[in-house]
Amino acid sequence: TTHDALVGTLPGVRLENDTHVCEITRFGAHVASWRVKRTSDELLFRSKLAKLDGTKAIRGGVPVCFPQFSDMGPCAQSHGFARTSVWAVEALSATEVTMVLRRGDEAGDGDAFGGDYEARFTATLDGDALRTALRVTNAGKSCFEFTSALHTYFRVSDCAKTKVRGLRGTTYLDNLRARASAKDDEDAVEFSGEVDRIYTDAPSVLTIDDEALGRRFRVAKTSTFPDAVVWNPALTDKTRGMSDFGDEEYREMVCVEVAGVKDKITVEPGETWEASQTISYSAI
Ligand code: TA6
Repeated sequence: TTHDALVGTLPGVRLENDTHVCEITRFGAHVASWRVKRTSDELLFRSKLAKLDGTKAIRGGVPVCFPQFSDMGPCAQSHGFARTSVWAVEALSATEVTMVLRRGDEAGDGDAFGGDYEARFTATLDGDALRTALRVTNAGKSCFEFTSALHTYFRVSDCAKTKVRGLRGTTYLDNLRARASAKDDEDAVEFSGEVDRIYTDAPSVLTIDDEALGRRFRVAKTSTFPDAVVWNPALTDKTRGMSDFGDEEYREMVCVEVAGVKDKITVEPGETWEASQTISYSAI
């Protein structure tokens, strides 16, 4: 159909409205591109070295972290199996796609997780905004729990001139200090070095000010994604060791990730959990 898309060698779908185009690969149900039609300006970061052949999660866009965030769950694979599994297209229109992944179809770690789940990811173009939603249904007979995040990579012109606002007064677990808890009393999160924080019970609206470019991203999340992760790797041995991330690319991205991490998400048999984020942007 006209909605077919190919990102590298990865088949997927293309959503389009008057102003924007969005491409989502079946591999990972991964938003790999969200761009301004008129200028082809990419709004999300994707590494120039990102693997686009299914051998590794795509470095950029909106990775779906399920059934766990980072190492906070039973999976051997960091961030779980969803972003390296091939999802099926369940519903498609010009501006919306729903993809589904069921128990048994996942790539690895399904037994470690054990849940009889049906995961549905929906991406929706809505004017200048992009909505991404995750629904998890318990199709089994026993309750299961998980952690999750939509690990969005925002493209910025210079991370050193980028400020994340909305988190003042919020407590975070600092991944750079063994997840020690700290309170953020700054007006904004700034990026003069590595930042890797799990903010718990974060406000529903966060903004990302790319002051060099004069663009403000707005992230509005549902209460079912209570937490938010802020990450920029800066240039460290960790960054140098990433084969799918250029040494200087940290300057062009900031991750602000809506998440359910601190408290496990529990789904009873027959129940469905849903959480979403709506990303929009404006000039500042
Ligand atoms: O979301 C932040 C984080 O957990 C960082 O600690 C870093 O590991 C990042 O995710 C990237 O993870 P990945 O598995 O995509 O390399």
